[in-house]
Amino acid sequence: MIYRKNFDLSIYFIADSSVCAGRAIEDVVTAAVKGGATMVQLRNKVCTRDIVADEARRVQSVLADSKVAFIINDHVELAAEIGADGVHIGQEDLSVKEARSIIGADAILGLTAFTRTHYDALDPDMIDYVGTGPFHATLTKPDKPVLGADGFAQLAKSSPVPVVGIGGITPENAGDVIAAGAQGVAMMRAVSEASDPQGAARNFVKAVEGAR
Ligand code: TZP
Ligand code: MG
Repeated sequence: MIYRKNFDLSIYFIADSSVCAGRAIEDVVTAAVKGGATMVQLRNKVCTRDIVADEARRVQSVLADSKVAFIINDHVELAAEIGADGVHIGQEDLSVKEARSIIGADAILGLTAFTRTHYDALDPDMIDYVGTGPFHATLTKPDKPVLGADGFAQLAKSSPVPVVGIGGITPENAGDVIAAGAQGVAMMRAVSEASDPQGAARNFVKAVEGAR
């Protein structure tokens, strides 16, 4: 169990089986972690709870005995049931208070925040990190307004909790995200669709370390 306040946002891989190029999600996660991913989130917006639970167990099992925190998106009850390290929720999900009460005091709680209003409402006693983006335009969230480096920095610099940047992030632009105030970079396709997810994660590590 990775306890609250003891996690590393540096290279935050968000694994979604719909964008793993047909490969088993746990295999892609294994490769990403070998390459240096420091945190893994399971995201599945379409499947039934049973299928998500099965994916969650498979991913949790390849992360067992590692120092990589395992976070589940949206499925707060499932995260509590299987003893994931934490959950990530959005502005449209259940409240932060409800999520915290379900997962308990020691689990990691992440929140998506991408406006000044979201940031003004952040309670650092409840929330452990925020995910902010899209930093760049991305096919994964085509309809969301892009923040860019300036918009991102405006939010991140005033944050009471660590911020991870997300959206169109690649090894080539990851350094800009760190320079704009992020503690780490979150990515989906740049790792999950790569022909070599391990190498892609390794390139993210180099970019983030180079920017610090
Ligand atoms: N939230 C903001 S952008 C995004 C999410 C979940 C998608 C990021 O995906 P990618 O493939 O790394 O651009
Ligand atoms: Mg959500």
